[in-house]
Amino acid sequence: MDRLRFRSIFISDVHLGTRDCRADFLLDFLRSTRCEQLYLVGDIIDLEAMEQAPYWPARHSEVLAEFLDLAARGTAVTYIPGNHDASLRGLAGQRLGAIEVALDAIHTTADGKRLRVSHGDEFDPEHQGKTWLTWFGDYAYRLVCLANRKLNAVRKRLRLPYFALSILAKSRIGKALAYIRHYESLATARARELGLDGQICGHIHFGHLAEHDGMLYLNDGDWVEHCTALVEHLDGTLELLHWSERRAALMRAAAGESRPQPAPIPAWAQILSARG
Ligand SMILES: [Mn+2]
Repeated sequence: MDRLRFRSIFISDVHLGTRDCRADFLLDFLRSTRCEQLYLVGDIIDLEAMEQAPYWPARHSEVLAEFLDLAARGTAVTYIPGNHDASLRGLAGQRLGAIEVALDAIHTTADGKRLRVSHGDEFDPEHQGKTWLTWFGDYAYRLVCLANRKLNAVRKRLRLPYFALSILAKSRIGKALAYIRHYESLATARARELGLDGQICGHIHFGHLAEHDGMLYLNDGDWVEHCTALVEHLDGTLELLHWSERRAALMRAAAGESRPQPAPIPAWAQILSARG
């Protein structure tokens, strides 16, 4: 089957070396796509976790082999270490095979947008990374993630009760959203200082594309839970791809069989709708 073609692909927070890594989904993604430029935006190998509890199944070696192989066969691969693979920052300016290691990068899209690429732990003043989830609660977090990506599709059919918004603002979900919003504003402020059009990062395991005062905020998410990648199409359009959910539809569309169907409305949204 033909591979999906993109101009560039950005992935981060793979956390190889931990049991949470979704290596199967990632291998499938890497073997189903093709791009000119691949950015590994940090926390790819979780060296920090491996100091505590080494875990390295064969699948994780396959992922590394795939990265090296892509680079050897001509894809420009850039590895930008994050906080969990920070010791690799010492290799900045050098190469791992044909993979270039760098502290950050400026990516220019096909339509001329100039975007800084870095892991993003520098925008996390408390260096919490994903640990903010421990006080936020995993269930609520998943709900927000789901809402984040389904809302646009659901919005027209869903009549949320008016008071839901104020409850949300005062809840732990509200605090988490405030945290994410603050993180996003620090990231875009930095891009503005540098005279760029936006920032591409990962780190908080929350894939999201947004615009703050004309600056682009592009978070590529993670391969621990959400299996998301930021992709740049050949014309420079940027999209957050949810591989585990959209794979089948995308591959069918690529084969010319049918157009991708919109994602179904999740059960929780139907419950809310019935209440409203
Ligand atoms: Mn991180």
